[in-house]
Amino acid sequence: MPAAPPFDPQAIADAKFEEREVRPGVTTKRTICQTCDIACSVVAEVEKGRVVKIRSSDNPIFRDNICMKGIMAPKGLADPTRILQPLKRVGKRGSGEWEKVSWDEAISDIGQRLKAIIAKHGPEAWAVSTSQWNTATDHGLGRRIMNHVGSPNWISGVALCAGNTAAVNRFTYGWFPMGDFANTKCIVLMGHNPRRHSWTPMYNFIRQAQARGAKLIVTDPRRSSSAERADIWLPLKAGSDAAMMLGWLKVILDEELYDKKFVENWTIGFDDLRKRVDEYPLERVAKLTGCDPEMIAKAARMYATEGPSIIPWTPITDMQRNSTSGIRLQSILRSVCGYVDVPGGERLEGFNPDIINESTIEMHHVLSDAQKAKQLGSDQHPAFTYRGQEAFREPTKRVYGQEYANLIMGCHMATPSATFRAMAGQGPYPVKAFFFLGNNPLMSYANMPLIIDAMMNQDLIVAHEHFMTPSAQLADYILPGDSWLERPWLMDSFGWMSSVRPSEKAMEPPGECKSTFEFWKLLAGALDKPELVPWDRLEDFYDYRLEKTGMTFDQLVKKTDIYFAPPKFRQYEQKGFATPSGKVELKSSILEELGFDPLPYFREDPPVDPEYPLKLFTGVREDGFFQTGHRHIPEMRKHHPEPLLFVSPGTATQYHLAEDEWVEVENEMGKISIKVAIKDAMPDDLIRIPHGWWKPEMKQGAGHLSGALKYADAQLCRDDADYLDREQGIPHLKGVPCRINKVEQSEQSVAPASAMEPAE
Ligand SMILES: Nc1nc2c(c(=O)[nH]1)N[C@H]1C(S)=C(S)[C@@H](COP(=O)(O)OP(=O)(O)OC[C@H]3O[C@@H](n4cnc5c(=O)[nH]c(N)nc54)[C@H](O)[C@@H]3O)O[C@H]1N2
Ligand SMILES: Nc1nc2c(c(=O)[nH]1)N[C@H]1C(S)=C(S)[C@@H](COP(=O)(O)OP(=O)(O)OC[C@H]3O[C@@H](n4cnc5c(=O)[nH]c(N)nc54)[C@H](O)[C@@H]3O)O[C@H]1N2
Ligand code: SF4
Ligand SMILES: [Mo]
Repeated sequence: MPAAPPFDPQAIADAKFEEREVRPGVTTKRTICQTCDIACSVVAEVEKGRVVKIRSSDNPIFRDNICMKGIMAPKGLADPTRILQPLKRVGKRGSGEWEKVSWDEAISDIGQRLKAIIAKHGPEAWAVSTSQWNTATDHGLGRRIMNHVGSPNWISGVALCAGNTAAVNRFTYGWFPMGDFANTKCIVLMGHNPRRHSWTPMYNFIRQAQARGAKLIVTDPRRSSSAERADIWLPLKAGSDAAMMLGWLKVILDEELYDKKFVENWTIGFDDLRKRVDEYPLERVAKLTGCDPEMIAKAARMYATEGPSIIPWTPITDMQRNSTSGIRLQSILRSVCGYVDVPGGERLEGFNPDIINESTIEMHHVLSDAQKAKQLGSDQHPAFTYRGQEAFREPTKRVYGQEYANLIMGCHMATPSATFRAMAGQGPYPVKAFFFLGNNPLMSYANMPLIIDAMMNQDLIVAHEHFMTPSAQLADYILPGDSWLERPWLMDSFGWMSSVRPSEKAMEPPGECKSTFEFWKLLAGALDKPELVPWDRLEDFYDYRLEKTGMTFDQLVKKTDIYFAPPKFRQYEQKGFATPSGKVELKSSILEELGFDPLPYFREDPPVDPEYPLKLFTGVREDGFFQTGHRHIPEMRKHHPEPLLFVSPGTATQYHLAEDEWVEVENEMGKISIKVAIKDAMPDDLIRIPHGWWKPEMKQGAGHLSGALKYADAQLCRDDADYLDREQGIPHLKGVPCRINKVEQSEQSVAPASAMEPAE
């Protein structure tokens, strides 16, 4: 997920924002694109009150950080299908019958119904799901209201993307680090594949680092574009990342390539780690990963000796059966090699001391221990729930000055699967009200059939959205959200990094679209708690957050594109690490306390079921879309009219598959329709399913859901015990057994797969 530019203080100090000449009648606004979660600083050109163009920033540190999704955003947001007024369901749930209502009417009814549900079932019967910067102006207000009302049941897409990484990184050294791309000498991409139109700034940083001689190591089962540019590419088996890293550690420890001084002075648990790592000799790791042992050793040596190295955050290890071990192993590699909080390594930035951070706004201390204990999923899979993060309160106060650090919103979440089970009536207590904001929950978690049951079993569903998504189709109310072009924003990476960037509002929201800030303000009023959101306007709220800088939001916008605390390295020398021991915990005291293995391990796949001989991975991103969005934009659909199944030539031959043929992919949970594209970059027996397919032009409502029931990958994403990470309870999306079924070729496609396929 999110990133500010690589921290190069000199470049930032030298940076000057210069306006380019624009046509008469055209003004510019300095905005931050929130179409995806990397947040490029871009320029919006405004004519007659409407944004007519998005272009790259003139500030040299942000230049070239733009992709086709950002450029197309004004068009996509001006689409006639955008929801511009609150809609209330009038027929049965999912019937597709709506009436337009006013915000006042909607909020007053929502407030009353929510109060009634809370009175009957308790505050924990209210669950909320959000995601990343679609809800940008929330800034913790949602949690603040939930905490005062008494519900711990907040879930988010960040449970599968960076939020959970942040929570698990804390187990080792108390914070989530950010790589120093500007000075690093070696970058390791564990499956992560930034490219021209996917996480463009990351792509640019990596290219710049390579241009000045930094090494690149890529682990990816598929020959991705990053793999093609790498010094070393390890084509590992899907889902075997934790085993790979255990192999690297084995080499690094055996060959004494680690930073002995740092290990001795600043870590605990080294001897235990050593014993665990000895269980993974290279021959075993080669078997588990399917990679050549000598190449594994070569990569380990490169990481340890060519440094300072970085392992940038990757969603790939967020979505595996061994996710907690995988993320912990990344932290352990960084630590034993001495790359933590050093130039060219990975900085533990801490909060920006001048900004009132979102963790403070959230007010987690007001939620009682009794309500925290009810957080769904925390009994079985506590890692990122209140229970799992409780032990950080004291150390975080010691090092970072406050008890709660909800980094990337991921450190006090309920687990999504447990929440949907409770919503479907299979939990410890009923959950009967479900709100989702800037999130497409049906398609953005695992086990879509369960989520449908869960939604059909609700008394009240509220969506805050732009479009009639499959999830919104099942709501009681759809409230029209504003977009990033239509709101100011103070971007602080959810407190993870210390830099802060302002984004100007470029145009008025159309129709009756409102921000999440306004939504929470109105809801706080309807719940008789107006004092929780006392600011009239978003800008006032930002002025409050910026108070200590001596600047208002407007003054900040005029002064700079980026406000940061000067970088400090090796901050642990003053206050230690924010872990219970104050040291880097190679063996985690908190995981041990919670009853889990305190050392990283690798849990192998269940035995192969001959019914499902192939493995699939899902989660793949397509250049023209962000996640489940943007399929309504013709310019984007032209690039990807249909969901494509990538298979190797060998697998295609074995299963008699032809290019452009429609097939079904099926497993124990469900099946989807998809079109074959044969790729020699794919390994045999592994197939690739793109994430988030539905077609806005298809029939809406229950039983159809605009094609989501036909195409969505979440129908193949399992969440039973074998497919959940033990500590976090997040699903395994990388290497799920499946089979391909031949079907009658009735489906019409707009173009052959070869013509529509983008670069990746
Ligand atoms: N255009 C566009 N860009 C996007 C997004 C988008 O929707 N559209 N989404 C953004 C978001 S939220 C995210 S999280 C990122 C995700 O972006 P990336 O981190 O690049 O993730 P993916 O594209 O899902 O897959 C990256 C690579 O992981 C490989 N892979 C699959 N399984 C495994 C495995 O088990 N181990 C390893 N080591 N590799 C594996 C795949 O072959 C693929 O090449 O993209 C961001 N960028
Ligand atoms: N099965 C499965 N689940 C996954 C993943 C996967 O690969 N497979 N990927 C995971 C990852 S990496 C991520 S980042 C998450 C993403 O999860 P989500 O954030 O839910 O992903 P999107 O599909 O982008 O849904 C966002 C919705 O917000 C709406 N929206 C966009 N901007 C705004 C706005 O400004 N205001 C409002 N109110 N609404 C807005 C869009 O129309 C869209 O419907 O999903 C995670 N879940
Ligand atoms: S990479 Fe593209 S979509 Fe993402 S923030 Fe940048 S311009 Fe926007
Ligand atoms: Mo993501």
